[in-house]
Amino acid sequence: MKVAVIYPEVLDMARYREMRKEFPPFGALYIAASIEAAGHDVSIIKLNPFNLHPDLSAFEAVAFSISASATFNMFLECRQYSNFHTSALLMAGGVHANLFPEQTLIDLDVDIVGIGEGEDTVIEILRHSDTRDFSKISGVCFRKNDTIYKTPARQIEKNIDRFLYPARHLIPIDDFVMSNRMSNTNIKMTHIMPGRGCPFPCRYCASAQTKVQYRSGGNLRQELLMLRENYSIDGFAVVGNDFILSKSNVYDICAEIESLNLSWATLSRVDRVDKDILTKMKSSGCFEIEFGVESGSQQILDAMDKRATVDQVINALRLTYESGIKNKVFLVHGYPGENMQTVAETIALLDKVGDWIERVSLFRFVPLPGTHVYKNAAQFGIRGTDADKNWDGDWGKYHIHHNHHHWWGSDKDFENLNHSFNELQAYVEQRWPSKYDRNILPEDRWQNQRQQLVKSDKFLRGHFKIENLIPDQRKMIWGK
Ligand code: B12
Ligand code: SF4
Repeated sequence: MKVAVIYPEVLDMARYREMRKEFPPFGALYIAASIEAAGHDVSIIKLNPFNLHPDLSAFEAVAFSISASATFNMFLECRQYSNFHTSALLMAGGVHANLFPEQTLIDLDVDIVGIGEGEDTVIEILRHSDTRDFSKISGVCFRKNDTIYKTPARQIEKNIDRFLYPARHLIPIDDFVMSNRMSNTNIKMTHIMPGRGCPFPCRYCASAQTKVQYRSGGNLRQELLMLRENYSIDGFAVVGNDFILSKSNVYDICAEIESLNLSWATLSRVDRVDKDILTKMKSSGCFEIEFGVESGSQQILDAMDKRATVDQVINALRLTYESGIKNKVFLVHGYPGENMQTVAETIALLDKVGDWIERVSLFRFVPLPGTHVYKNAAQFGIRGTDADKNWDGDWGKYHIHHNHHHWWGSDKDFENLNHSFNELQAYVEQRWPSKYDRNILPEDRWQNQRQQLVKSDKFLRGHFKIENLIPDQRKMIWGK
């Protein structure tokens, strides 16, 4: 079959004017690899403001890979205005579809939504494209007459070494081999995903408490060897959640890749590093760690359920610096409860540890769909979620770049938040100046793109019947 996998391209908002690319869409690339290996003819198509209505009429199946809620509007526009083959099988999956499967099915008017890990699901869906009887596939949601059926959840794969490498060869090289990405160097590099999931419960994070899956060092080494041979990379950056979850996995990876002489950067929590692991990481080529520090206020860290202390932040940054690895720090401003005092504590922390830090990325808090705060919005006094009575249906606002939305608190709280953000930003900018001018960023059409949703009367929000398709029901409905 001719299959199109559609993903939303998003540019690096910090370097928007240079049209600097973000890294590749791993969800789309992983399922594309699987589809290709099953013998189908796959094309990967990106949506961006210059290509929102691609002509899809040549494809017998289309897979929408909705990597974040913020990009859902782009898919809506594509779905409404692109040409599709009259009998094309339309599928959706990805982060947003995993969170809102039924709603995605309806809003995007697709035949089926895959929930969770997609490598095997997508193949099974394609196998049933003739009959359109998806009742025996686990981890899907589909519509039959006026009812939406959800099959039992798919067990996630225990051995992800079995998955094929992402189908990078189906996208232009410039979309995944870059030389302007790694901490102010021009190292020719690409991105790689050593594991999935995170057991921690941070309340602002949509990956919290997801099942952890590791790849072995040997499997990672093979992928890196292939990337070095085919694309002459000299380095790589880790994509995903926290790299150091299982220390034995990290030791295994370091031992396997040491002889490759690649420079690499990764992410970590502050409570996961110690002198030994840092020494091992350094000797296997690690030159930068990006730490999720978030705040210098213990009160805010606790409110976030970050399960980390300010002392651990100081310790991690010091040890990393002493081991010869650069530190990059991520900060989040404006989590519910943030005030002038907590921001002053963040600035005081930066004062203390600033000499050890190479780069800082500062974001404003956004209640991302799928997070604890989003699901419990009322408890946090958060407005603007789809639980609101008069919700505007705009998923495009859940993006983290230059987001000035008033999410919680009174007007006075918001005024103080804006004031303290400006102070923190001024501190960060003065100490770690960025190379672009914030004032000349164009409007972010990537995220603001929004079209009025055309919903059929029958399937208005909340007015459809949902059944969980357990085996007995299956029998009742289809007599099988
Ligand atoms: C890498 C990453 C990025 C990268 C690359 C994004 C990309 N294009 O993939 C960059 C830096 C560009 C990025 C940007 C953004 N990101 Co981001 N990102 C991630 C991160 C860390 C990993 C994503 C990933 O590769 N996962 C691994 C793949 C294998 O999983 P997957 O995408 O879910 O795909 C699997 C299944 O969903 C399924 N599947 C996928 N598509 C399909 C299709 C079909 C038909 C089927 C059946 C199955 C299927 O199969 C896949 C393989 O198993 C996640 C956190 C996380 N761990 O998931 C955040 C995350 C997805 N990002 C998030 C956000 C908010 C954003 C931004 C909106 C930030 C912003 N700019 O404001 C943008 C949006 C960009 C975009 N195009 O989606 C949030 C999303 C929350 C939400 N509800 O929206 C997350 C969850 C972060 C978090 N912890 O909260 N991101
Ligand atoms: S912020 Fe990091 S540690 Fe916390 S839940 Fe998300 S991925 Fe895990």
